[in-house]
Amino acid sequence: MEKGLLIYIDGKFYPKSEAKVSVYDHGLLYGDGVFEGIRAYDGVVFKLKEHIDRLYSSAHTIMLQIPLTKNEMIQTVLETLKKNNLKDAYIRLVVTRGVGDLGLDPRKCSKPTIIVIAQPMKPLHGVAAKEKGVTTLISWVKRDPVDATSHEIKSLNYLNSILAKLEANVGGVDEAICLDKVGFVCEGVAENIFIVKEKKLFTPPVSTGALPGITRNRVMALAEEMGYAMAERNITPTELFNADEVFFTGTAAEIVAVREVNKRTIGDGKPGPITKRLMQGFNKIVTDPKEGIKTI
Ligand code: PXG
Repeated sequence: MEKGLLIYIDGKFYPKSEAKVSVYDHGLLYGDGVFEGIRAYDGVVFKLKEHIDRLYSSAHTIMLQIPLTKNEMIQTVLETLKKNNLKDAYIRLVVTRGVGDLGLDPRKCSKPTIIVIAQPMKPLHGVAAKEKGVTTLISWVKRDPVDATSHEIKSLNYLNSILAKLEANVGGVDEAICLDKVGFVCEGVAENIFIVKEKKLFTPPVSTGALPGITRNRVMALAEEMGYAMAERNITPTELFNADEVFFTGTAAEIVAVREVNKRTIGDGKPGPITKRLMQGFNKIVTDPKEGIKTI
């Protein structure tokens, strides 16, 4: 299915087998760069403007000057979809510090590397998980705090999440949940987290070091549009175990119910009614041209 994919690198398109960057690129050597994971649904790139804004905010924090305007970056994403004839796709946008030498000083890198990959993609946890929910455990590795390599920056440093994911893998569950340094619930490895208690929804604040997720933002608004009370506040592990419903949100995962945390069954162990309503509502939203930018 992916045969013939064309990958954008620095102004040119390359076949997948020839899409390569230098071993001196600081994105590889130091994880020095930023990225976005975006989805297109039936020819609408969901919240593309918001993803581009977040990319430039991440770049601003790490003092990386992206050599394209936001509008040029939007056009580059649309062009990549067009070149690959994709209406439903996962889009990975990567901007690295660029090629430097074997010292970490970013001043050695004169030109950022820009990469856009677009390819078909299924929901992260698979289609069955949408019906059944996923199992999780709370990982020993704490989310990097806001005064360190916080996940508020969507950087190429994902070891914090990868350590947690390894824990889920060896623990035989689908996904890991990270706590913040204090012990409050933060997020999944590439998903934000919500709980439902007595028909009210709660999600941890970004001050826990969670990514300000674009799906999270839209789901918070959707919950309010549906008439539910919605608040950002700290959540303890005990509150998580005893929630009526728990679910993840993310570009890759979309909305998926959490049915187990550290062997504690959540609710009745199936996606709950509010999670299901939000999933249905979200499915309608994603193809609405008002919620994104139409492909060319
Ligand atoms: N937290 C973290 C740490 C993430 O990386 C989310 C939350 C959800 O945010 P959005 O904006 O997507 O609702 C993410 C998203 C991948 C991949 O392949 C990762 C993400 C998104 C898409 C793909 O690793 N992370």
